[in-house]
Amino acid sequence: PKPSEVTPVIRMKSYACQRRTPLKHHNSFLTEALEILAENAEFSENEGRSVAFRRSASVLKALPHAVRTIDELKDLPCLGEHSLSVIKEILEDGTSREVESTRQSEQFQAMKALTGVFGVGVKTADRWVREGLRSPLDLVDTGQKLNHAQQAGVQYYKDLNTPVTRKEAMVISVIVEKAVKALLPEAIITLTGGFRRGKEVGHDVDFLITHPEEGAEEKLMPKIVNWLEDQGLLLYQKTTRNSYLESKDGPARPPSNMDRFERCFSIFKLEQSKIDSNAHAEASSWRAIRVDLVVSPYSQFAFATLGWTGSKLFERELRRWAGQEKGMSLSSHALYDSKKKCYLQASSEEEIFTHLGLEYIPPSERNA
Ligand code: DGT
Ligand code: MG
Repeated sequence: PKPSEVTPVIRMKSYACQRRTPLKHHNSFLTEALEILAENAEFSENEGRSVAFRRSASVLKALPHAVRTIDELKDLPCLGEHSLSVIKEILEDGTSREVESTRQSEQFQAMKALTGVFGVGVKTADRWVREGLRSPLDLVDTGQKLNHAQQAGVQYYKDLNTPVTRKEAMVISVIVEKAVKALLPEAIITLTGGFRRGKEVGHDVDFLITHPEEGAEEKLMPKIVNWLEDQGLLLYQKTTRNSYLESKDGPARPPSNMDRFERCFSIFKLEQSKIDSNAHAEASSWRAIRVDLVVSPYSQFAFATLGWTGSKLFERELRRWAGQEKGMSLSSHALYDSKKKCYLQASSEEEIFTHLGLEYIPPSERNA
């Protein structure tokens, strides 16, 4: 064959946290299909199956070119038989029957619509679907008993399912900065989640807040929430203590300062005039946007930054790498070395990668 026809040999590491995964890649056509199957597996609470499809999709996202033939994939990691057969069918026929029938199934569409309601998880959605409910409107029509989060979820359904733009995220950033600085001028506010990875749209806006003086961040969350509420900026909020033991094989007792970690799930009321200066004053002039606020003590800030930047698969792979390859336990609070029986400190994400024996991957390349 001519040199241009030789299939390039691509070496790919098997954990997503060992690879660079840019936001824009060459195989969306395939990854979107695999992610439909992953989502469907999540709807039936088959986690193993869902992760397998997500890992396959992630490998394709890291490829430097578009896949043309199935042979190009033979030396790549994480591609199971099922994923390979779906990919093969799409490469040959343009579509996969399994993916299309999933996409079109009433079950999948109903689960998608119901889990799309803020405050509704897979278990609740599944129960509703078995009772014959199909959409948020059905919840209202049949008078389902909803908690406060779900009531807000139904009320703002359309807004909350309209992607948040980067422009909107920046306007929210300015508001959050103003609130936090008014209360604690030296506090540090970081935009995390998908926007930190360079995404142009997201389902919410995620912030991490800390203060260089350990302990100064305590009790900050309720003050932020009160400030925002006084300004009429919140449509909904619920503050929770974060569950600090995320990893099963972690040490039994985390350091005592771990219970200061707090999270606020909120819905902001964003004035349209703040986004678009041409907006008509009298037109429906605001929209609802999901915002997550997390407060972390300074000593955990690097772990929290890494843990809240995502992607979800990247996070999952980091924890799996830590556990399986390093005998360590990683969370958004700390890194524990099970062999040395001690916590490893870090003041930057780079240091955490070093502790883990991994090459540093910047946020924009964590889109696994
Ligand atoms: P999206 O859908 O555009 O908002 O995408 P992301 O990547 O911003 O996803 P999101 O907002 O659900 O979560 C942001 C990151 O935070 C995610 O990649 C992993 C992490 N994360 C989400 N939920 C939790 C949680 O309950 N605990 C911890 N420790 N991390 C979480
Ligand atoms: Mg997000």
